Amino acid sequence: MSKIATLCLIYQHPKILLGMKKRGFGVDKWNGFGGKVEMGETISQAVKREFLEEAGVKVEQIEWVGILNFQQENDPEVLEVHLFRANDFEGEPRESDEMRPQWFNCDELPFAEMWPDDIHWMPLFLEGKKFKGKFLFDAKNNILEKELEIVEDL
Ligand code: 8WT
Repeated sequence: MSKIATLCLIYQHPKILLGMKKRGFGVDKWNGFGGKVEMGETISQAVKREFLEEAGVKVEQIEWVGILNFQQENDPEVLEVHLFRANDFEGEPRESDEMRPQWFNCDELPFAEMWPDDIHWMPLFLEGKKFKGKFLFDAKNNILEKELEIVEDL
């Protein structure tokens, strides 16, 4: 079983836009913007819709960065996250019910309040690399297994 989700970060060196998740899955963590891909929707349509819903900004040009597979110990469900980068956007980031956006310097990211895998792939993201990864978490979201490799394309 797998669920498909998107994750997109706006990166305007040296600033990166993250959002504090206010409710639901991943609550109280800083993350990029994204969510489940809905029926009848392409992955890139989902990226744009989620950005508008969660941060009130329009992204047009998005660059594919990688795929991250997340699995929880003793749970067959795999979350397949398609990761993207955007340089430009229209509008001003604003807080929504779900997310409180904030700019961070890429050298001062709040890894202690992010998913524990982020510290592993964020350096690749910031270097403009593309990658594939797989992470297995225990019930406390500690990483039990990690695979991460740079790829040229899908
Ligand atoms: C992340 C684990 C995640 N991002 N970095 C994640 N680690 C759907 S957004 C998201 N699970 N889920």
